Amino acid sequence: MLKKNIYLIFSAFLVSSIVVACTQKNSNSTFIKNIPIGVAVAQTSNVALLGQEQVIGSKIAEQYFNQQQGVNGIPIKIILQDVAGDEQGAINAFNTLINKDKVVGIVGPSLSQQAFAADPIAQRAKVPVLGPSNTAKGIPQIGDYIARVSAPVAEVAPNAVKKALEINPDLKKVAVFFAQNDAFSKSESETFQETVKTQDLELITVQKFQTTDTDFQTQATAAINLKPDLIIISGLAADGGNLVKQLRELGYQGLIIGGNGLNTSNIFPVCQTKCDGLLIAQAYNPELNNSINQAFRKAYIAENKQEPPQFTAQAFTGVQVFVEALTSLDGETPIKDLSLGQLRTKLRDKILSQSYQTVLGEIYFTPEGEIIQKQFYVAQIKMDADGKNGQFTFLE
Ligand code: 1QQ
Repeated sequence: MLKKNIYLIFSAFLVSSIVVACTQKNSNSTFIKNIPIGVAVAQTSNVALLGQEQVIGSKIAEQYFNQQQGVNGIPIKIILQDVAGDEQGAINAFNTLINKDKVVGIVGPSLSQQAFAADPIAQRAKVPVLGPSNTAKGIPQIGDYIARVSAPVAEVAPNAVKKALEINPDLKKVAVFFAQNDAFSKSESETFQETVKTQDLELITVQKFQTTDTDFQTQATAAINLKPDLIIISGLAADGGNLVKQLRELGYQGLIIGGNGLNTSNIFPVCQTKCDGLLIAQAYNPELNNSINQAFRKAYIAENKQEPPQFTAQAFTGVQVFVEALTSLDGETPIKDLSLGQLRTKLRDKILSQSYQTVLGEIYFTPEGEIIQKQFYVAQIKMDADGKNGQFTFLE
């Protein structure tokens, strides 16, 4: 009797183990239909001024790479989750993508401020993340599943100061403004302040504000009274655009550099004619002459009737890196034979092990997940006389 019971328990255990093993083995059979890639960017809040451009980039990428065979014949599927404007929004989006949507990896979030809060969640769940616009110091160091396709402020921002010096070699006195409640703005401002010193310029004042501010009269007046030849702003689009406008309205006529947070034509309705002349360093140039950029640019212009912006190009690149890493991984180990956990880890390894011909030029990653990109640019905003439309003119 006892023997029989033991036998029954053992058989039941054996059968259930086989069932578990089979479901695990087949756990990726859904990937035969499509491969879900998460895109966690801002679709609402003020940060959507930047995030909207990222949504467009990820959609163009989905269409483009699926026309190119997807991942060895399996289409990718972009799953969008809104991170909105704060840390909690990013945390929620990451949790949903990881646990409910079961994505293989995430392109996101929009802000460094959000990345410092949400990336640790992906790190703990062992889900690879590619930051499409996380440029503050310290992002790849969050963990070994975190990399970025957005070059850091230390690489990009100094180019704008050098360009300002070419335009006005006599400039000497520099006023710096930054949003103190935003990790990226703080980090970028530190880079700008160091560059001012290394270029032998005089840092005459550092003014602080909040990304939620709309009135900059006090700080703008304090800076203008010190007669700067150059003003450098690190903030986000709405606050940054308003600050530019108010500086001009108060009579400031010298050069202004805007940081990466102002890097969108969505500031045009904010500062209108007063956006004219603003200098902004760029990690993307629509004129780049390689085949993927030609295809990307054509697809973007067909829909949007203007040149593609940097944030769109970087989001496109994030999706591309996932697609190409998945394709080479699948060539070695068919991804349908991997559990989701195995796939996420092997994908992370693959991402870091190869280089990519992208719309940003050739890129690859350090073992820590930092992007290596060769070329950066500086653009200047030219507004039409009525202040309704404008464009980013790339400077030689
Ligand atoms: C960051 C940025 C922002 C300006 C991206 C939208 O570069 O938060 O790191």
